[in-house]
Amino acid sequence: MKTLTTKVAIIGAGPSGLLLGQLLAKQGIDNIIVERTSEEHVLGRIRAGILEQGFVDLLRESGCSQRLDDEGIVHHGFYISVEGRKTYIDIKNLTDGKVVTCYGQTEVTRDLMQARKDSQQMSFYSSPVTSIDNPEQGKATVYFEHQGEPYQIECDFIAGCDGFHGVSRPSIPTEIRTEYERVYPFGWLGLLADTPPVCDELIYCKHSRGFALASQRSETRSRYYLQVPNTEKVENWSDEKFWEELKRRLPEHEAQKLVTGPSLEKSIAPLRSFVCEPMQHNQLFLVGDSAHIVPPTGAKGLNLAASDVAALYQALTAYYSGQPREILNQYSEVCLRRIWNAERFSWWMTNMLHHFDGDQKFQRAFVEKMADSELEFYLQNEAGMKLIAEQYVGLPYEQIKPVPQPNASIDANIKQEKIKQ
Ligand code: RFL
Ligand code: PHB
Repeated sequence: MKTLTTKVAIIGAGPSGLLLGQLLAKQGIDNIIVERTSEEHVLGRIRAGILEQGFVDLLRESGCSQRLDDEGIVHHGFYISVEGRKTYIDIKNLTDGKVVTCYGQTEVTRDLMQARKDSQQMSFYSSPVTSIDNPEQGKATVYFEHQGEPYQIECDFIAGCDGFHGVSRPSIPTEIRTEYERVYPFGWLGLLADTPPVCDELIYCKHSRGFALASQRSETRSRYYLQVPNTEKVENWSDEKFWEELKRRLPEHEAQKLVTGPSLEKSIAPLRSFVCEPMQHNQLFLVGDSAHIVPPTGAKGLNLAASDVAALYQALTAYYSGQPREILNQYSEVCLRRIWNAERFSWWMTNMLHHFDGDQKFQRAFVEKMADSELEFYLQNEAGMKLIAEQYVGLPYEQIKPVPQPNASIDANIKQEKIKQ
């Protein structure tokens, strides 16, 4: 068995792992990334497209934002269409100037991978982590295979950035972790095409045939989604069938000017809400999708991963700058406050905008009417639209607080006494 040593072992080279690795490296904190699949496979996954300002700022801090700054498209708002009637949610005006940026997860990942190659830090691809040893105190160990050979990494901490199906979360004993889950009865069929987007901003479409989303990756590349039952198979959807169905669900003006073309990618993503509490145990910290999943309706998945990264980066940087170990104890609570808020917003958007088919037709019809009425209520007054806009741009990141040092508190007491005198 080959043995390596580092400060932080990072499992997974998705956006969470790569961003954390890059930020830590910039602070001189050595880390090793171990990824189960190949670089090509990671880059072949088409996922999120909308970045909150917090994510953009973090990417700038990591030194990997050049292409994002050049090519990212700033969006000042988005549309919600209800049976073809569009309402514009002017997020910039409703939130005192906040905006979101359209730049694909694939491109973020590509930029971070390039920066990793240019750094001195080690990465292993096509190298599945098989298990971890996470003692109450002392060094942790990560075990993985690389080119048929067993390896171990001895480290101070493990960042579990290995997504929903990784090994990190299940390694936390079941008596310590609680999982909250809601699986929706539908998924999103996504299609990527080199055609000009039908609109310069996003359109979320509520429709009696099911939800649809018109998104984009650039001025020449579109990304569209259709709500489909979660039993649906992608093989049943020719490109022609997809475009036909999309036209039915888009507002008429956009349907008429929709440019179709061959798909570059087509896949179905199931919709799920999921949270694991707590997000840390001994030397292990869960980051991103390994700890939580949101349905993509609020564009929050990738953005939540970034706020976890920000919290862990801050805590680890403070620890390696001399703060006591307890500084890391805040991680889970700080992350979970933001996560639950985004979970609620994504769940709410999903309930408002999708068509629910079910066995209990009678009650379903009532629930659908309630959702219609609630959405109309929000869209017909500025306070309602402001609430949607504020959540869409994302809450500010919570700061990790320094741990009061014994000397610092004595000094503070003396100061207090002096003020009293
Ligand atoms: P990722 O991107 O899943 O990366 C985890 C990485 O860990 C690796 N891994 C392992 N490596 C070593 N050893 C093991 N034993 C390992 N087990 C797993 C995996 O191979 C993988 O490379 O998680 P991360 O970094 O936390 O990033 C989170 C985001 O990817 C995610 O939140 C979003 O993409 C969610 N999401 C979407 N979010 C949006 O905001 N908008 C979207 O449109 C959107 N579409 C999606 C999505 C997630 C999807 N998944 C996970 C099914 C569409 C899909 C299909
Ligand atoms: C995307 O462009 O992939 C996208 C955008 C907004 C969402 C979900 C997905 O809410």
